[in-house]
Amino acid sequence: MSHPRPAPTLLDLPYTLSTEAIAQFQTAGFIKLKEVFDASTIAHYRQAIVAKVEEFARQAPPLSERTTYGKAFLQLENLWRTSAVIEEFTRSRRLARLAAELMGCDRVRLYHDQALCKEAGGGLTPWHADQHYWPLATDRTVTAWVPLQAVPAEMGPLAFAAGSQRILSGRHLAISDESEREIGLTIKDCPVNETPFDVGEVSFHAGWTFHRAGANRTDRIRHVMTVIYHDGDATVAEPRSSFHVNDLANWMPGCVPGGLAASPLNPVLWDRSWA
Ligand SMILES: O=C(O)CCC(=O)C(=O)O
Repeated sequence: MSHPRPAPTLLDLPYTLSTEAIAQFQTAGFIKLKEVFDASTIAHYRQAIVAKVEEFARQAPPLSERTTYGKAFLQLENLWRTSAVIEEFTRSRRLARLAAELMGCDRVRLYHDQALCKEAGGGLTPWHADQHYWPLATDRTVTAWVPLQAVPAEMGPLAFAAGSQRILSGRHLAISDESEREIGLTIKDCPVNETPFDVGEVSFHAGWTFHRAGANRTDRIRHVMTVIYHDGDATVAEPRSSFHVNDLANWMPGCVPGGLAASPLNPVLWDRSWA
């Protein structure tokens, strides 16, 4: 008996990206796209992600006892490994295709996903560049930042220093009070985009783009899901820090410097031949 093919959901349908949008991403190192998802898709996956965050939050120490990094957000990594519903979200072809087209790659792999939820009263996320942490021998890396509710200015929307992916100084700084201070000086000539997010809006930022987020001054938690992608043909770089050693073990187990960054935890999420 044959079964009708299920209709593709918004998670997998292509989002039309103009050549201007791609050029804007390449120039600024980030882009914010409206209506990538609709409210009902966000509400569906929000439920599954929030359940994991609430479980995790019960064990977190009080905000007052945490470091600057710890006050910035609750961080839950590779949630796709813990829930079939969240796996559907992380494997979204719509998001992965956007990542590939923005970076100009033939295919992208998952580096890892993570929920980054800024609690009510949570602190700022200091200026930093994500690729500081990643032992990948490519600049073709990108994070999709997907708010699970609207993020007004007072809740800590992600903010980007336009063009800062080309600045080399400050890249060596991990997320800290020092990175907030030093990178803040480094990017002083870059226009900063710190606009609110609507429901369904998604930003993409390159691995070397400096970004931050303000504190959450509301009485509600800011729930955000992120998916990080790398060029599907990228290789592993020689680890140069303990962060790199840990990332290699956690997100690319079994991979070795010089080899493809393609462990079983790094499936291809979009390939040009699928278009
Ligand atoms: O959500 C935040 O506050 C920071 C997010 C971030 O740094 C990232 O997604 O790379």
